[in-house]
Amino acid sequence: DPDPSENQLSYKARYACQRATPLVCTNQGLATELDVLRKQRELEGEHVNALAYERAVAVIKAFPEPITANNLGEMSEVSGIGKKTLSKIEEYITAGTIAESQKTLASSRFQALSTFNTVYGIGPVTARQLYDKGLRTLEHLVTYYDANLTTIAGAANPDDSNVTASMKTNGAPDMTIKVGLALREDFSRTIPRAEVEEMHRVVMTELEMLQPGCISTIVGGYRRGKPESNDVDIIISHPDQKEGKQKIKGLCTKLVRHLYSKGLVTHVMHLSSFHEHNALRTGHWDSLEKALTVFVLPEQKPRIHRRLDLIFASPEAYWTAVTGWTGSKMFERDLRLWAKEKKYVA
Ligand code: DCP
Ligand code: MG
Repeated sequence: DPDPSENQLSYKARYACQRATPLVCTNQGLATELDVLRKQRELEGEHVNALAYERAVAVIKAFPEPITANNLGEMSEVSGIGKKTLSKIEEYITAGTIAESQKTLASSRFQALSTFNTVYGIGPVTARQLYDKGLRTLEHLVTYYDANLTTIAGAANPDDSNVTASMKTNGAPDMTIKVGLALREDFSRTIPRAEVEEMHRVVMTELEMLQPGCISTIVGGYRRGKPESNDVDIIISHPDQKEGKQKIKGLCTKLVRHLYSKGLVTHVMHLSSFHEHNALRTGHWDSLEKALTVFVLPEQKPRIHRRLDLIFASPEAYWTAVTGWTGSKMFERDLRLWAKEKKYVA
């Protein structure tokens, strides 16, 4: 029989999927300071160290009261907090700051790499390569990539061969970075919930004309309750248990072409079609048809380019897709580990 206490959320639980994760955390100062170290390790490609700090931050975010010298012992019992991290936390309790975090924030290399990493399409590996070429600022990158509204006009369209091939390349192709740079100011503006809902409504109205009766859920940070999102992620399926799979097949490409022709989608960074997906199941990419696009609302003034991801799932995969795309990243990672431990998956 399942132990009912297992279903209780506890901040002491090992996996993020067993813990409550409040939007506002009591130990934000400490979490922010440790997150600098997480980010630094991530930008330098030190994945194991980055993950250790990411776990620590996740545990701290779930901890229900201010961390002090008195309850630090309780913290150390919590899985995910190692000796090294614990000494950083001690430092924060006594000094109100972590020396290494402050040093990192002041470092020009960290500043350049994290600035580059804010651009859509530029991950840590590309950021380091650009730094090695002597580039230091966003202005340098704009010149290097010749990225502006004119040079991206008409580019990254649904028929662009780079777009459909982007899944095969390891990392984003230059056109994605070019779009990310040219539209960086729009992309840095967060999307309020009401606008997320309006974008969703517009997309589903257009889809209804192509394939009536589809169902959808807005996932990502929006579904976790974030008041502002960086992009909009929508999972789409068809409830017809018999014909649903067939009705969804190829619909992603069809919808994106349609939205593009209406000027609602302005750029397509990635578009995976049905037949290519199984063979390319690698890394964090799942096997679903999806499109990573740039979207603008029809009547908006001034128009702001928004990132929109559309993911298509067959009826039987719909709710797993919704769960898998709701996040957070740590929740998804721990959900997999938890399911493995439970032997729910191989
Ligand atoms: N996701 C994941 N692993 C990753 C990246 C994403 O499991 N490495 C999943 C969980 C995320 C979802 O995909 O919630 C959407 O990713 P986003 O990058 O859109 O992140 P969020 O929607 O969580 O936040 P926001 O879009 O506001 O930045
Ligand atoms: Mg999102």
